[in-house]
Amino acid sequence: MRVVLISPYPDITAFGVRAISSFLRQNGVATRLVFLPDPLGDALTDQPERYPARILDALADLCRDADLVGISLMTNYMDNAVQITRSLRARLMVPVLWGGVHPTIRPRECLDTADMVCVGDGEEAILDVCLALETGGPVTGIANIWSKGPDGVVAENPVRPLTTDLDALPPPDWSHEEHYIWDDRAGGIVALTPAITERFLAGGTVSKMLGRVGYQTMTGRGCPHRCAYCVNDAIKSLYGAKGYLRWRSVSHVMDELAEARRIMPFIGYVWISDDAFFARPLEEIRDFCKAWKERVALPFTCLGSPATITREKMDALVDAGMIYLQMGVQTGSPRIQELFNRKAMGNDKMLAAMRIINSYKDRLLPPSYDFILDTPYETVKDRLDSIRFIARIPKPFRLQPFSLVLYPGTKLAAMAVADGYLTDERSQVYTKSYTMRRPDYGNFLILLAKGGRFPSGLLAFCARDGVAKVFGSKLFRPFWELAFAVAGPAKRLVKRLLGRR
Ligand code: B12
Ligand code: SF4
Repeated sequence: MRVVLISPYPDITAFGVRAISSFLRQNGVATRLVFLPDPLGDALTDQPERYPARILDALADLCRDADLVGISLMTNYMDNAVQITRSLRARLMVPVLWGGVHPTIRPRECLDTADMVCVGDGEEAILDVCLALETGGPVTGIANIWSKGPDGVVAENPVRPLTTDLDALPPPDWSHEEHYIWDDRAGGIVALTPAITERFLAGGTVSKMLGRVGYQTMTGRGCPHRCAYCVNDAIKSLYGAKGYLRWRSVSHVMDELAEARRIMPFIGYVWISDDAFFARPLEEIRDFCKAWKERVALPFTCLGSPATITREKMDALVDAGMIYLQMGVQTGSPRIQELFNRKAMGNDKMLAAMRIINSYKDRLLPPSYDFILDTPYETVKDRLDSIRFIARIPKPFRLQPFSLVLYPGTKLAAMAVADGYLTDERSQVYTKSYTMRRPDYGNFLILLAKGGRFPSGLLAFCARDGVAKVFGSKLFRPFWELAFAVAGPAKRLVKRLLGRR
């Protein structure tokens, strides 16, 4: 059996296909990974045809000896998966299985194109598909796998229980054996070498910011929270919240890093991308830090939620080499916090976490606080509440403002459909980038505050009711539209003039 696994993401970390590849290899199935980084990067536009014909031809050549092709996709990569699948179907006779977040949430829609989809975690499910294909058995009764027969009837199957022991799963496949990538510099799809990996990883936002090449890992799966705009909530509903949050043991993570550094000695820092790394219990964090200092001793970054950041955890992590962290704030409006199901992470809690973080400012890079903009339920007051909250954040900091994308399966998306705010999923979700912020006064203030250098007093003044009424009025709208239109190109021009990419 040979399975070709394809990732369309701009970031070649792609844990999904790497996790599956390792698991299949461990179980005697040969795999080939093909990375087709989306040429649009994170700046999406409505452009269904992403890959040129010569790349699709080369991809078909790599799939010619495959018994199964697997494609991983998030919602914004649906067009990529459709284009790849259709082109393979036109060139070869190979079954195509889709997996990842989007097929998990929208299996029926995905079956309009794919032969099979995997709902939820995929390791054991895809192995069962391989066994069925190998023995000529049916794929219609495999847990987690949905398929569509020639008569158009969909065979739905429930999910199997989650793997609770993550140590039973091998670490993601970074072996570079039978790995390929579309690298335009090399003129097409080429064998992926550590040198190419280095170049791709070095291009990541945080890598560029830190001036070091980052390697991402996940020390667990799941999140303790259930934010209304987040896909985690939908996945928890699929499996039941109990047992959803799972951790790998400290030694399992350290072994992965030792092997990754052997293959990729250029790794300059580790980016722990667990949804909520700080949710690990204090004792585990202390064990983790001890092992980190002994076995890894590289700088690292991670994500924390305001509900889980404590001084004790910060002490241990900073001492072990944490240099930067990211925390979700999302809004400073108590009303929107309630809508987001984040009441437990209200302004006082967030400020308390920010003060703790700030007390390490001499040893940390400015932390990043994520904000969600353009929530349709926000009133002017809600938005001004957020800006006033930003004016209270202890400096230094950075903001990461994301325009809300109402991903399918989330509570907020369902509400927005019912309330008439979400009417065209293609433009509002599938092809929407978080960078498409509404060009108005409120968002302009947030962009001004983004670097953490804008004077807080002046920001609070700009967010006063009277001031916002004038500058946020219809009269000024064309001005903000113009400001947003020129801001991006102007920033890029300045960077180019300064010789930075
Ligand atoms: C790590 C991560 C990233 C990383 C790495 C992404 C990458 N390209 O690898 C970074 C930070 C770069 C990133 C970026 C983005 N991300 Co992100 N990211 C995650 C995160 C935290 C973990 C995903 C992960 O790798 N998990 C570990 C693996 C093992 O699990 P998995 O992917 O679910 O895979 C399992 C199954 O889904 C299945 N499976 C997966 N692929 C396949 C393929 C086949 C063939 C089969 C059979 C099964 C299968 O089996 C796997 C193993 O069990 C999730 C949140 C979450 N907790 O899931 C968000 C998440 C996936 N990201 C999301 C989004 C929106 C993005 C962005 C598009 C935009 C943004 N706002 O950041 C960008 C664009 C991607 C890019 N630039 O490449 C959303 C997706 C929502 C949606 N409906 O699509 C999520 C769910 C966040 C959220 N809470 O809403 N992301
Ligand atoms: S804390 Fe982050 S990952 Fe967890 S549910 Fe909320 S948004 Fe999702």
